[in-house]
Amino acid sequence: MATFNLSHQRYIPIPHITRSSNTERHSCRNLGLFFKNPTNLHKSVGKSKFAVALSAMASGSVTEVLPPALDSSSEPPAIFDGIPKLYISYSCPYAQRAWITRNCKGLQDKIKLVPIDLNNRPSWYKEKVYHENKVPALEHNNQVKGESLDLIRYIDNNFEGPSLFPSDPAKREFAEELLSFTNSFHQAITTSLKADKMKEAGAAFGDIETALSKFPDGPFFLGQFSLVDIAYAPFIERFQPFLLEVKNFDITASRPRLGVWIEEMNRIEAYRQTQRNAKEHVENYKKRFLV
Ligand SMILES: N[C@@H](CCC(=O)N[C@@H](CS)C(=O)NCC(=O)O)C(=O)O
Repeated sequence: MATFNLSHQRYIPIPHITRSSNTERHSCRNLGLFFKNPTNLHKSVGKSKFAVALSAMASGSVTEVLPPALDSSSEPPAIFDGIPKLYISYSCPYAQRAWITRNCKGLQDKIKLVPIDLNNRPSWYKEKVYHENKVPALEHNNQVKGESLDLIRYIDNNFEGPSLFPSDPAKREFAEELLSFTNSFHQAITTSLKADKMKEAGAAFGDIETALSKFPDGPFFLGQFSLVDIAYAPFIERFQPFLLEVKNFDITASRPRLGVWIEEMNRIEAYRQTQRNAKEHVENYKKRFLV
């Protein structure tokens, strides 16, 4: 399994941040601005100042009425009509990455969400939209693209809204390393689950904890919120309740940075709108991994 290059790791204690409340939720747009301003950097490592700053950043964000999933009985949407469309499944973690990115860029009115019922998939999806027959897929400029890690970069680079990728070369390099590690991370957890070797899952979460210590100018992987957080969030959202219930394995035990990261992620409204409830994740993963 890949390990991170920790040669220039710095250690700064993570501030304690109180649990999310309605007034402490924040939007990705505001997070980006906060962390881009160097005068705010010291605030990100100061205990109460950080929590105060988060409260101050809370702002109204778009709350979307989610459309019903289309199934084999549904008519297709108007394909290639010039309106960008993001095809997702509400339960798919890969699709969730693209969905979070769209929300974080404030593109709810620019990219139409088209949820698909994967268990009763409309035949037009494979025939007319995405031949791979998977989600996510993005229809934009008369083309359809897939692969979640490619899509989150594509959405970030080709649509308006705050940049979700850092400009600092050291951060960019680490971002690439972390994005390449997502598959190995997922595989390490699922393999150890099947073999009932939780020590190995623990090592993979240990890598995440170590990664979160690299840039101490904020609680996210690169300090400030970025595509890297978006790439990991859907999987950690699922593994956390599943491992706790089924293996009595608390992924945040002895991993304070991961605990803070989860709290901070859960305060981001654009991400919250894409979350499914923990019970549903646990049931889905039980069917997948405990058969
Ligand atoms: N590597 C793809 C994986 C996408 C994927 O496996 N999506 C699943 C749903 S979570 C899917 O569409 N499965 C349908 C199928 O395989 O037929 C990505 O990152 O986008």
